[in-house]
Amino acid sequence: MEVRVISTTPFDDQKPGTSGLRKKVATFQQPHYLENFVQAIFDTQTALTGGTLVLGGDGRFYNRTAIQIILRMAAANGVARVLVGQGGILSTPAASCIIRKYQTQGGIILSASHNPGGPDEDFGIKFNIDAGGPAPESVTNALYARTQRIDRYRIVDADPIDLDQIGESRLGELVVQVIDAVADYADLMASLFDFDAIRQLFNAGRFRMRFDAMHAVTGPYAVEILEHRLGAESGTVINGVPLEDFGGGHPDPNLVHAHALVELTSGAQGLDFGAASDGDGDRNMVLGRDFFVTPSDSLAVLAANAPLTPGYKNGISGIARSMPTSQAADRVAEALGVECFETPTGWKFFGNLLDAGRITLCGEESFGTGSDHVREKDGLWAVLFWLNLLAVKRQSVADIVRAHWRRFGRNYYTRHDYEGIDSAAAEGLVNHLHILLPSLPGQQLGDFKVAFADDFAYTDPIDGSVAAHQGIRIGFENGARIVLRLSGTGTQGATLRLYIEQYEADSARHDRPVQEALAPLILIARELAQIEARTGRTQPDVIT
Ligand code: VG1
Ligand code: CO
Repeated sequence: MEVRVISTTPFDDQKPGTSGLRKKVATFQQPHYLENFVQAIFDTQTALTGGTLVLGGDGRFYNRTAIQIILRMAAANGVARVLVGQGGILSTPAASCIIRKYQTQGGIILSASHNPGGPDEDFGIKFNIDAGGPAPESVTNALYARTQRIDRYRIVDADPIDLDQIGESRLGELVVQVIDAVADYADLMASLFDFDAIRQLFNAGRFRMRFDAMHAVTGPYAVEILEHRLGAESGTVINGVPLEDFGGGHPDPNLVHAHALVELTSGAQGLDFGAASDGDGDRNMVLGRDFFVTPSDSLAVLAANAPLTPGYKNGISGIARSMPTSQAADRVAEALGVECFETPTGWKFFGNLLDAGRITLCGEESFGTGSDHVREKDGLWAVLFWLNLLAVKRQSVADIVRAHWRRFGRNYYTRHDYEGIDSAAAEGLVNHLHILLPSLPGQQLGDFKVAFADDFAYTDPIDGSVAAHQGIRIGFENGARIVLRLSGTGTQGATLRLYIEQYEADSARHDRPVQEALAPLILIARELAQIEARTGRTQPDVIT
């Protein structure tokens, strides 16, 4: 099979963001665009030559096309074997699981996660290293540097591989192995959680739940695990068929985009449990009847109750949370006497801590929770963890969380997103805050006295690498915080994220509406950052 060497020129916008390279589909459809980035992976990740690559995506528009191109390039670049998910499907956590289980040299995941899909929407590509996690910054920097100098890529001519039949075929020397996308992942889940207890919970007949796959990648995983292996009634998984455009929705499991599920859990007839996952299956939203569990609280609750599950019965070694995530988990770590780490936004910063055994659980406020079982956040894992707790504790979701607050106090928490704002205005806002930062400590803002104000920088405790400019933190003497940062996953304009947190020890004050409880801090943040004046926005687009 003849290898063609195609001349190309660099694109200047192939710097990976928080989680891979995300662009409009039309950008990826430009001649050489995808090919340049993929060749940069092969040029820099030399272990792939003669090695095994895992390949799959969230099923969005352009997934199958991209997979065929990558297979032909893998053949031309001397990869020995590619494990590709059936139908081109692999959820992000399943890809991580497969990379680890079969000790491959890495994986390529095609996804723009919770961003909408379709010909006019978003596509994305991400490289995961042999440990199973997102490439660390040293790797993404090398990748980016390569894209800036690339002048040729290698590809073979071949007919498309049948992605729908499990089995092996060849592209020249390359063995393409189409694998069951679900089985390995489902087996891993069965090894971590008490499936018998969860089965009994479902069998008892009183417990009612729905899992909303949002027409994204988790449909087949949730049907296999919840309905087939755990015996939940058929129909428990809703929107379970992955569609190229996710049915036109945002596959983003939050109170806004998973509104239908929120409705199902509302009122006296509401479900006992509602859960949802995102485009690529790494996020989770957990709801009880008339009750939303913030992702920050979820991490803290799972950490506090981990020994109730078989997979974590010996306890946890430590916890990490991303910087904007609430400090609820810190209190649990303190009570357990284990280490707690504050990392920059993005799962890649958890990898070293997990590999070193310093942490067992980790999470982000953005509906991401996970553990050392893989090296990605994991939506269904979090749902199964909650089901395991519900099955063992025989309490409602709300009762479990309220009991947690009584023991540890409540970290009121909210995130406000201002989406698609002018990029220059967003940068101006951040620069303005930078100038303000040194003058803030010691200042009294309303009822709050500033204890510290900085631009968060993180030194990885394992390899000493430094990540600077990871977001503005303003901390107050009572532990409250205001955090601001710009999104690194968007494809249009800028998105400003404002994170607000305030601790409340008094359980008599744990039932206030969140936005009301945080209103004074929200006002302070808006004024400090001059949000309205600089962006023209009086209200955020999404509040979670
Ligand atoms: C967002 C979240 C971040 C998450 C990232 C990838 O990034 O805030 O916590 O790790 O998305 O998640 P940003 O830079 O837009 O704030 V996923 O499910 O989109 O891979
Ligand atoms: Co995702």
